[in-house]
Amino acid sequence: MTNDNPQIGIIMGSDSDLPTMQGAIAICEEFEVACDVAIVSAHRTPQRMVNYAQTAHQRGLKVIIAGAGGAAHLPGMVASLTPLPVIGVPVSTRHLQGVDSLYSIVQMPGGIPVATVAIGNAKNAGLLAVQILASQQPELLERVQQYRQTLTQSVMDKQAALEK
Ligand code: RP5
Repeated sequence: MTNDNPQIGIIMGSDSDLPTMQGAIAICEEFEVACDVAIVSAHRTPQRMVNYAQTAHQRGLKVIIAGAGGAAHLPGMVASLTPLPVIGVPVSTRHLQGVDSLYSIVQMPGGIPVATVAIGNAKNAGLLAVQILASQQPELLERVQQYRQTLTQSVMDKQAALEK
């Protein structure tokens, strides 16, 4: 899945991660930010991972979102190979409910950061990526502000419904 001139790269270790990563794809669609979606496995396709990460900035990507489960090395390895910011999404696993994924992604050594969201929360990864882009794109920044206003309004609407 590829849009023209993608700014956000969304990668995952397996197609089994796709249902989780749809949350990030949906945010890119909502904010009309072009993204590039690919399966890139740190363990099954290591050379593809190296090629993807080392050329990402040359291909115009500005942020990478990487989701993986279990021995979730993909986000950290990609972060070690690219100068771009990397956001890690721990994917929930059958046996350890994603705690293994979270620990694998969040415990990066000093010098190679991965901005890690909560287990399964690809939506927040998408939003964080959009906000990183928005810091340099006033029109996108305005859409982020509108999104926040919508969130606030939805809470106020629920409060109003409670008070009826
Ligand atoms: C990881 O192993 C993937 O990110 C996935 O979450 C997990 C299981 O992969 P499959 O066996 O479902 O392909 O590399």
